[in-house]
Amino acid sequence: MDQLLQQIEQYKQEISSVVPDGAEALEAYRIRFLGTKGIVKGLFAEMKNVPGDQKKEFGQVLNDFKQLAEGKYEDWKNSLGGAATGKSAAIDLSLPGDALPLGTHHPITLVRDQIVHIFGRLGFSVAEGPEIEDDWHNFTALNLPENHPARDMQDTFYINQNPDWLLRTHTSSVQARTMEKQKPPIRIICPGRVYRNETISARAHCFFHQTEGLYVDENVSFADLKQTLYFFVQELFGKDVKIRFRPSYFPFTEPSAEMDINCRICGGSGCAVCKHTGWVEILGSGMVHPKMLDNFGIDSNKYTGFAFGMGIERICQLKYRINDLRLYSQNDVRFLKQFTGAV
Ligand code: 2NM
Repeated sequence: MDQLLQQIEQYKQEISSVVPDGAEALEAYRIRFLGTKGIVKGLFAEMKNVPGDQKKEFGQVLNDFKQLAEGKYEDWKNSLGGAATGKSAAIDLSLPGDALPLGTHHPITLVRDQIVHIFGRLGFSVAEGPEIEDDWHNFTALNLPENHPARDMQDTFYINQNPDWLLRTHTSSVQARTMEKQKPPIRIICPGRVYRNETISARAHCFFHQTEGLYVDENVSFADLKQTLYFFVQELFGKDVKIRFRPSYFPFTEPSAEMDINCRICGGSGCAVCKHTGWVEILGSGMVHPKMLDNFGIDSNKYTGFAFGMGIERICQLKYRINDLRLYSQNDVRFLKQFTGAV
């Protein structure tokens, strides 16, 4: 026992005389005193050889010694700071932290949110539906029966497991689902992704984004359609925007019209975007076909409505001058980081 106490005394002196050095010396110290085969462990193992009446006193000495050895280690480690890894002496707390890279919204999201916001102020609420649709909601209910030529206009992706299932070709299916379960007044805006079987190029893609709108109530007229859509493009493009309507055909509307705005790229003098006409088409629209309303149990003698649909990519093209559809889905950060909230 006396011999052990003497040894401990020597170790204590050794510890107090050690001058803290680099990380390597610290590690050597740790292994020598505090390691699994180190001095402290070894001394504790001697406990069993100490006579019973001296165990308490020896235990006390041993615990003090252990605390001394550990305290030395902690002080030493702290004095090395972040440099226990062997680099600089201490952490410089005045340095700025690592910046977290912030993402931005995708341009499609920015424009979609703007569209939704503008129509929201007119009392339109957002309606959503599935991207995998059935034939009824995507085609038949929308006045596109089997073998209708308009079905050829939209090359469709069908789902192998069930010939009745397909990837929706427009968000009109959401409007169909809404009319199915909700009675007028209906005032909805339906943004979402749609799919068409196209060969991918700068001007065509197998998926893109649409926003369609539907307003059904008593006394809804073509004048309401015109004024609503005029308000919309004024909010989106500025008060100076000009519009024109051209007669068109959609199976779900009668009469139907496409709406053009004066070209925002060249201001009307003629460019590739407006194909030198000074006008660019931005949406299709029309009065909801009475047959459609009746399809959904809405009395077409009492109610009328208008509907419209637009491609979000197209509007993005006009707002941001994005001339290649493939850019939208290539996830290239150099492209994506150019768009901030400010449109
Ligand atoms: C368009 C153009 C014209 C349309 C019509 C309907 C429905 F289901 F309510 F009758 N949904 N969307 C519509 C009408 C869509 O997109 C170019």
